[in-house]
Amino acid sequence: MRRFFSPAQATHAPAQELHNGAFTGYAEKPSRAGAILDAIGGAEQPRDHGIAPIEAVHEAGYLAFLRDAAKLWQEAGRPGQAIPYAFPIVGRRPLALSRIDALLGRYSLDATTPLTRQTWAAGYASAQSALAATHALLGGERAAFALCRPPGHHAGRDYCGGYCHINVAAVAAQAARDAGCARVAVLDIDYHHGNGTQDIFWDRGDVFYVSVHADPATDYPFYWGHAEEVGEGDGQDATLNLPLPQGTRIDAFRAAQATALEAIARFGAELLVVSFGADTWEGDPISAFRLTTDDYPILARDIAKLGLPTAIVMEGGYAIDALGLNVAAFLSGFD
Ligand code: Q9C
Ligand code: ZN
Repeated sequence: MRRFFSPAQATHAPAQELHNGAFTGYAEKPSRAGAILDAIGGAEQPRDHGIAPIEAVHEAGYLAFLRDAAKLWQEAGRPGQAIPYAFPIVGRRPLALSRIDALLGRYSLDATTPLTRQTWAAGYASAQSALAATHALLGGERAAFALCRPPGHHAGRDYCGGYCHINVAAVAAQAARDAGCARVAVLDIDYHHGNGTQDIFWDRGDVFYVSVHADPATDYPFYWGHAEEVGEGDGQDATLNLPLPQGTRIDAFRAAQATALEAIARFGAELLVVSFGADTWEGDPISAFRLTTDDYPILARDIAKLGLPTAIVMEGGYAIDALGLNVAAFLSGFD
């Protein structure tokens, strides 16, 4: 399987994140990428498909903010990484904002996604890896892997969060649409619900979003991913949420994924994007499912049986010592 990664993706390296009321080391470390590369035998550097496919799913003002935030932070006399602390909760009227703290709150879902001088370049490169995987499929490959780090599925059209800035799965899915695939599906099997992807395609009937994830009653992102969220307007029933309790093991996870795969087949998708997180693994430091390394090829083979061209984009997975093996195990199921 072709695999894509750009070295620029490793440059985004926040020092700390806010976790349970205190600062701890940032879980979404650059070394995640190295661990995966070692286990999968390296990757090709993606070709540059430019900014247009990113602008197709993100608001221009948000992209400008991502580009400028760390500089504005520095110009305000602040050391280190930029972090928001005040948020214009739902319902605030649009304002012309200039102060960096106002911008950070406006364009962030949470306070656990610090921005650095390298964030934009790393996020842009991560999206290029996702685009390269999509174009490999359009060129005839059955499956391709984008080692997308930073990840993407918590980022919406105009917000970052959950370690995500550019929604790489959405960029990949939209690129497939723009290349002529009439119907595209995104299967999200990261531990966390992909609120950003859901939001981006919420009112669209051409991209089906289905997620198997930890119940938002107990887990981040809390405000999205409940079973009753099904999309709106043209997107009515083009969103499917399958929340599962903490402690979930392979049998229940596989059954939920089977429900997701049946829905994708019924939808009539021509191409599939898989948001893959290895944070469903039993030893993940921030998650609470109980999948084992040997479970990943089983899940992958079930997905491969759909027979759709499949772009696998990396999302979460924070147990760095096991991460490479878990990703390699998942990818082996597509051989
Ligand atoms: N440290 C992905 O897996 N916060 N993102 C966790 C605070 C957010 C995970 C608790 C977790 C986001 C792509
Ligand atoms: Zn996750």
